[in-house]
Formats: sequence, structure tokens, C-alpha cells
Amino acid sequence: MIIRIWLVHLFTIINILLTKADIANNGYCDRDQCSEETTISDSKFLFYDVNPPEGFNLRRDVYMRFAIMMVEARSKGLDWSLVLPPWFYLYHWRSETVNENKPTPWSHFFNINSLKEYSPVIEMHEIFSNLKEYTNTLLLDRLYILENYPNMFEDGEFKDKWEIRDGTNCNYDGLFWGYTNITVKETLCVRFQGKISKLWGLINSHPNDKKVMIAHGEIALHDNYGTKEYWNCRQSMKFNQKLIDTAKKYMKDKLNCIKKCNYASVHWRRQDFSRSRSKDSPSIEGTANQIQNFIKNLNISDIFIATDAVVTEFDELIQKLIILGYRVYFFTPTEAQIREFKDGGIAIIDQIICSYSAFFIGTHESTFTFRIQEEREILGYPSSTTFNRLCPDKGECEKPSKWTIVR
Ligand SMILES: Nc1nc2c(ncn2[C@@H]2O[C@H](COP(=O)(O)OP(=O)(O)OP(=O)(O)O)[C@@H](O)[C@H]2O)c(=O)[nH]1
Ligand SMILES: *[C@@H]1O[C@H](CO)[C@@H](O)[C@H](O)[C@H]1NC(C)=O
Ligand SMILES: *[C@@H]1O[C@H](CO)[C@@H](O)[C@H](O)[C@H]1NC(C)=O
Ligand SMILES: [Mg+2]
Repeated sequence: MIIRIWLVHLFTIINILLTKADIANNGYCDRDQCSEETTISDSKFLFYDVNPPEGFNLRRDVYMRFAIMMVEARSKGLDWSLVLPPWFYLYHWRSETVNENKPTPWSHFFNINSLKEYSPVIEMHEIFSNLKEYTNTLLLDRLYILENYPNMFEDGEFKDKWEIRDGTNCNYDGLFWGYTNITVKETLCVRFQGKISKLWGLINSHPNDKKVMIAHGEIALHDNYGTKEYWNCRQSMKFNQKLIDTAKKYMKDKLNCIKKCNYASVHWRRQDFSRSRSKDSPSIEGTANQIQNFIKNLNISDIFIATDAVVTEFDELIQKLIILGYRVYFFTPTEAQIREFKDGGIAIIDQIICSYSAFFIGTHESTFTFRIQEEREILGYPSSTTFNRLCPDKGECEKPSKWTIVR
């Protein structure tokens, strides 16, 4: 049976439910600040998962949508916390099969204290260590699996809306972040489109729920993209200090920058990108020539390259740049560093090194590139040194969109 709930009616219902839920809930507090009788079972937790094939850098954007949603909910008195979904089995992380493939907490890549200062977030292992005393499974009240509407532009317009369908028409395609001891009481399929804050209406359709999970969280969109709130959240996403230290050491030792750096950097996204977007991707020769054109008047002779290209392609690019008179650098992790930082951490080190360059050239529409550009905005580099892209050898080349910081 399909239950249709239209938004107009919904607003009234939500408002009533929200007020009730508020009163019923006696509040979340940090573990160390908690009064003795408050345990994790009294608090409300929002879990989420993302479409399995999505990469690390889109997931960072999905996190921001949820983190901002939590902050705004707190400001309205809703005491929910966001559970950081451990990193598990990402498509691009090829070394993970060599390494022990375990769910990886966010602290591995990010500065957790900084995330917590911005938004009420908690790591999965913190939930587990609280639960362990009295149960060995994590039972979630409800799992909402988001799906797109078959026709997103009904009547030619994209409107915010959602409707609960029953729980038999869709399947959870994730792995509960790699855990086998997580179960749900009920699963519901939900057609959803629009702003993420609309999820509160959905969540409050069951006002007694305390542990709610959203699958396909990427379907819910930012309420406001590129605003001050967006950038506040983005600035809180500081990296793990060890990754920063490793990148800085490389910059100092190899690129000779202590206070100011005078190298150019390039994010050269290949692999699935150059296959699926071959029309947007330059040839290797084209890449080398474009890099030269960008920097020839800048008195720069060192080029740092971050790439996922295969060795043969990368060697070819390096050779071409050397012939043009440049010194070429790239970060080669040791075995031990791969084991310690994992592919995700190595990619972040590449991103940090690109963030501090005097001039950056990115790959069109790569979220990996977007995150570098944001970092450079935060660090205060002039936009002209940041929003540059590699173009296809022939044909049109759309200008990169400039998402400049709002302070
Ligand atoms: N070390 C390193 N890894 C990279 C580089 N480029 C891509 N990767 C890997 O490939 C992944 C790319 O996937 P995403 O993070 O989704 O970024 P994207 O695929 O460029 O962008 P979208 O497909 O639009 O999401 C990264 O997370 C890295 O694991 C690079 O320059 N250096
Ligand atoms: C679930 O399994 C994980 C990994 O084995 C473990 O760390 C966690 O403590 C378990 N959770 C509970 C509630 O026992
Ligand atoms: C060019 O760079 C070199 C080394 O980085 C520096 O010594 C030199 O003064 C620079 N020249 C100009 C014209 O800026
Ligand atoms: Mg991707």
C-alpha cells in the first residue's frame, strides 16, 4: 500500500509532533558532563549511510548536510546526535583488501574534537562501548531507505516532497558500515526529494523512536549551499594531525617550503573519470601543455602532481613535463604509511599538499578537486590561483564554478 502524505498537511502534523517529542525527550549530554542517571539509551541518535559506490569526497559533502541539519535542530531545541558512519569498503580504496578491512572511525581522517565543537556528532565505537554493558547488538528503531522519485520534475517543477511507501519494495544495499551486530526493527521505503531538513518530518512520523537510520542519505540535499553556515561546517572538518604533519614534512623536505611555497600543483583525476568522461579529459600531451600554459609566466619550476593514474600514464606525463623544463614531485607513501593511513589518508595527504601550492589546477567536476579548492579558500589563497581546470584537447571548456568562502 502506498501512503501519500502531502506536505501542506504535514507541516501541521510535524509541528505538533516536534513539540511533543521535545517535551518527551529529557536531553542529550556529553558523556563526561552527564548526570549519573542519564545513559545512552535515553539519547536520540541519527545514523546514516550513503549509496555504496560513492567516493570519499562526495561522502564528506553528505556529512556536511547532516552536520548542519543537526546544528540547526539543536538551535530549535531538538536533542539529537549524529552518528558518524564508519568508513568501510570504498570503491577506490584498492589497498584495503591487502590491509585488514575493518570499519574505520572518522578520527582516522579528521580531527574529531573539531567536528564535535561544530556539531553534536559521536563515533560508532562510542555508541558500542556504551551499549556493550547490557547487549551485544545494536537495535535501531527504524531504517528509512530514501529513493528518488521516478519523475523529479512533476509539472515541470522540482518540489520538496516525500512519501512513505511500504517496506517490501526496496532493499538496504549497504553493509551497516561493516558490522554484523546491527539490526533494525522496521524498514520503510521513502520517496524523497529536496532539502535535508525535511527529514525531520519523516523522523517525527514515529515520535518515540530513539535510534533512526537513513540509508541513501545523499538523496537529501543541502538546505543552503555555499552559505556562512556551510563554510563554518566546512572549516570544522580539519584533518587528523598526523596526516597534516606528514604532508607538511613532505612540503618542507621535498618542496622546500617553510613559510611560503612556490610550487604549482595539479589534481589529475584519471581511472574511471577519464573513461566515463572521456570528452572532458585531456590527453597526456594536452595535460602537459596546459600545465605549462598556466604557469609559464609565474616563475614556478616545481610541479606537484596528485593523481590516481596508472603508473604508465603517470610516467608519460612526468617525462613530458621534464622535457618542458620542470621538476616534478609526487607523494610516494611507504608500505608502513599505506598500512597506517590507508588509501583514504594517502589521498588526504595529496589534497593537503595541493592546498598549499602557489597555483592549483584541478579536474573538472571532481569532488576530490572541489575539496582542495575549499581548503584553499579557507587558507586564503586568491581565487585566481585556485579555480583552474584542465580542459579537453578540443572543443568547449566550461569555466569552473567558483565557490568562494563566506566568512
Ligand atoms: N591518493 C590519491 N587518490 C586519489 C586521487 N584522485 C582520486 N583518488 C582516489 O579516488 C577517489 C576519488 O573519488 P571521490 O573522492 O568520489 O572523488 P571524484 O570521484 O573525483 O568525484 P565524484 O565522482 O564527483 O564524487 C578518492 O577518494 C581517492 O581514493 C589523487 O590524486 N591521489
Ligand atoms: C559489534 O561488533 C563490533 C565489531 O566486532 C564490536 O566492536 C562492537 O563492540 C559490537 N557491538 C556491541 C554492542 O557488542
Ligand atoms: C624566481 O624564483 C627564484 C627561485 O624561486 C627566485 O630566486 C627569483 O628571484 C624569482 N624571480 C623573479 C623575477 O621573481
Ligand atoms: Mg567518485
